[in-house]
Amino acid sequence: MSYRSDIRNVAIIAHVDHGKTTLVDAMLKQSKVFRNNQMVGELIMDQNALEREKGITIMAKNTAVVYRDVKINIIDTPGHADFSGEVERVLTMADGCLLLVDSIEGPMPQTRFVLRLALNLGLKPIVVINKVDRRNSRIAEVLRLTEDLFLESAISADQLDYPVLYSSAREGTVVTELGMKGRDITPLLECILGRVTPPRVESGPFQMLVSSLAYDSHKGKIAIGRIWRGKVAPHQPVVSMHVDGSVTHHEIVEVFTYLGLEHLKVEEAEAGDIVAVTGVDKVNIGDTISSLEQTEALPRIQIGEPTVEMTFGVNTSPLGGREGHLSTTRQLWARLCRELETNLSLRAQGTDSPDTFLVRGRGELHLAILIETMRREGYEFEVSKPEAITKVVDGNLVEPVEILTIDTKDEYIGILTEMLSKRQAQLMDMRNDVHDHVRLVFRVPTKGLIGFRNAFSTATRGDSIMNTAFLGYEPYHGDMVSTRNGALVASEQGIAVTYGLHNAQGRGCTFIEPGKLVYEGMVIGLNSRPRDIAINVCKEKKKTNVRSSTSDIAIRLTPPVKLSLEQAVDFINDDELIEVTPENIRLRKRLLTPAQRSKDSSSSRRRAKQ
Ligand SMILES: Nc1nc2c(ncn2[C@@H]2O[C@H](COP(=O)(O)OP(=O)(O)OP(=O)(O)O)[C@@H](O)[C@H]2O)c(=O)[nH]1
Ligand SMILES: [Mg+2]
Repeated sequence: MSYRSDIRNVAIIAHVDHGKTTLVDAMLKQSKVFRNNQMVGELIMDQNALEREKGITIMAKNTAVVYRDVKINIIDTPGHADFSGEVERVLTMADGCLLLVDSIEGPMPQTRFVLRLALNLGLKPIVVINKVDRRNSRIAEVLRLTEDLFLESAISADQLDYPVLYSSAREGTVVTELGMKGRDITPLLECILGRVTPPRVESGPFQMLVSSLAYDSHKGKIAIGRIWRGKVAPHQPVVSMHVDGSVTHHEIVEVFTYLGLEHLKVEEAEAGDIVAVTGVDKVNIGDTISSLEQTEALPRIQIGEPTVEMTFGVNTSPLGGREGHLSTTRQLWARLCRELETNLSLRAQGTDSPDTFLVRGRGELHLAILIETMRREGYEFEVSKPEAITKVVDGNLVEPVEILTIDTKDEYIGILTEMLSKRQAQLMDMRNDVHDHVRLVFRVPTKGLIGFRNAFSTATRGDSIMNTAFLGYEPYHGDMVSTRNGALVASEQGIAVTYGLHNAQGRGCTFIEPGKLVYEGMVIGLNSRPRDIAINVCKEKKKTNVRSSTSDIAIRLTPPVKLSLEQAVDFINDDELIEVTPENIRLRKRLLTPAQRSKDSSSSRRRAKQ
């Protein structure tokens, strides 16, 4: 056994928005890995279109820089709790981690979650207090809280001996002592070289663990992962070992390593490095690729289970099949299967209905991102309300529970606690700071969080921040009643007109503008009362022969509330569906006519009585 002093493998972990991707920018920019004419900008690694739009990292990614002849392989990870599966997937490639903590927010639930994952794998931690340029930073307290977190999570004493650096990722500076003037990020690179253990390598036949997959239309499947033993080169025969114990034979075509944003084609790569290889077309994440002489599989990557589920089905609305070019059961299932290969914390299976699949993920956002991606690819389908996944353990029903952290103002405490107590939340902690800011920490079943984000931003006028992290499974807390008002439901098929919508606005708020196609059973707004009501939004004003001075005044409509996909997912009830097409997001009742709905509700009342 030996060490490779010319490589370090580090993962960057933190709570959402604490500045991981910005710190990677700083490392890439300082290392001058770009061609002179390359336009780079900000959040360079967040290249996927949805990542750019939302300003968050969704998928973990690899890059590398060279410092003092040492190649530092960097793994950027997402901080949002819904993408925790991504963090679990890639941490096995690293020997050390940079734990970023925001100098104002301090450690958050997801900081604890990812630090635990990293420490359990035995990674060497380096703490980076980021955003020290911000006014109001409270570094001493953040350091103390971070120390508490380590005391709670470390599995060995040496993990408590971590270095602390202070950074402004945005300005591209890192210092080792507070108050020092930062020039660049050299102290961070020095610290990585000095403190992260160089990769341990075994000599012997080739063996690598596949942590990521990519596709290329010419090269086919690309397997990405760390080499644990031996060397790999083009034309080398290998085997791929699968989850069911089966083995397939292949020949490596090309080998790449990382540098900046480029993949460098190399003639050979050795243990300790992170590589991408082509030619192994039968491979999944977690599989081991090895040479033929010695074929034992490395331990598979452990991924936490999904917590929410919803159905994806063929669009059965009266407007179905008109807007997406991919809309059949077969196309939908093939796409979901493709997603399962790379999206490790996702599950999909058939249901009683041949046109509907059950899809499970780590949270509403996890599923919403998949829906949005598919819709942009031209898919059309319908989805149901997400539900928390319950299971039976030792004969008892259990459900997922999360930690919810809210940063808000004093004036909203009352309304938030009231809303959350209806959602079975328990207040765990409440801390005020000198201003009227307050941090509330709740323990809440996942089912209570579904649909909460919308209500939360309305109640706090978009002025507060909420974050969640998965805690574990607990005995079922009991059923929850929906707290949403009724829907305004279109009663006729046709084109919505101003007059009809004006009538609807007398009852509540509307979601569509005049000129939109509607059908019977489509949800066009939110009632201001609890029950659903049917409204004919296609109804024109009756023409009369008598001209009155007021009747010709143009009707002014309040602009419709446009629900984004995530808001729609949050909004719908069990008896409703979302119709997703490349052009539209429509809401509908599952059962389109009032007769079907009343028959269904009386039979479900009968079922409940029995
Ligand atoms: N003031 C200040 N802002 C920063 C600093 N570092 C990052 N930011 C800002 O913080 C926001 C989030 O930064 P990201 O780098 O996307 O955070 P992230 O940790 O990668 O977020 P996720 O990948 O979504 O978990 C961006 O608006 C950055 O410009 C810093 O040092 N100082
Ligand atoms: Mg990021």
